[in-house]
Amino acid sequence: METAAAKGTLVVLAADLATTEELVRLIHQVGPHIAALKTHVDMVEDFTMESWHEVVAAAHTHDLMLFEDRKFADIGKISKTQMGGIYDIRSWADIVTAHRVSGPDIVDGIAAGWDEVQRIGGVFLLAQMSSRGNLLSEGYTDATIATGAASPHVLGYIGNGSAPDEVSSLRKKVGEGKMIWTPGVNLSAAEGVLGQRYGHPAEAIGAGADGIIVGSGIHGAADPEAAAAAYAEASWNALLSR
Ligand code: S5P
Repeated sequence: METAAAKGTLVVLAADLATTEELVRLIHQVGPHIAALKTHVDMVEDFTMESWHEVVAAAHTHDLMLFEDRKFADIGKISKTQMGGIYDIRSWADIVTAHRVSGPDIVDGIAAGWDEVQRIGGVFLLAQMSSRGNLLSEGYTDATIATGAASPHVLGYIGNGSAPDEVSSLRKKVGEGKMIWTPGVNLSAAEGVLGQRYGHPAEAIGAGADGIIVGSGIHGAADPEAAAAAYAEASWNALLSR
């Protein structure tokens, strides 16, 4: 939020690109207009730890936290080891996502992963999803929030940005103590590919989101910098009017 307030943006960039070179270029293009950098490290085709450090350094240049959208879902002890491995997520990510499906101990497993390298990070639990037909029912959302409320490692929840009523219902349940970041937002597209759904970013913020996760609306735009600035403005104005 310090970064967000300094830059006047609630945009979390979903940097879904295939090479580290493209990632570094995009980060420098849009860095002034975004508040955090979300990655899917396992979609990067030319991954080496060395080249990944360039991505991390580029993010730090723009005062961005590294948010690896790993969507951990296994039992606690396996999630802990998956924080290491070839990508060594624990060594560079400040935030990760996790599903609640395997039980509440996944959160402690992830925290133990950071602990092994003397780092501390935060977990976003998926309380809702933006994709059509997902299985995250109301009861599942409630159990997810109960887990998050009981854990100092959980800093927030992923909500469904494509449906403002779902975001406001989530906000009511969560209260003000944790963050809600919402993917499934786009300024122009009504529908995404392969089951993705979109809503307007200002409506997601108006309904209670603290951050909007934007991917193709920015990296797929003809002018990513102008697009990032437009999302930043829409998100910040929506926050001010909320
Ligand atoms: O429910 C979800 C949760 C997430 S984290 N729906 C999502 O789309 N996401 C992520 O947000 C997804 O993994 C992708 O990186 C981003 C949305 O990308 P866009 O191109 O549709 O904006």
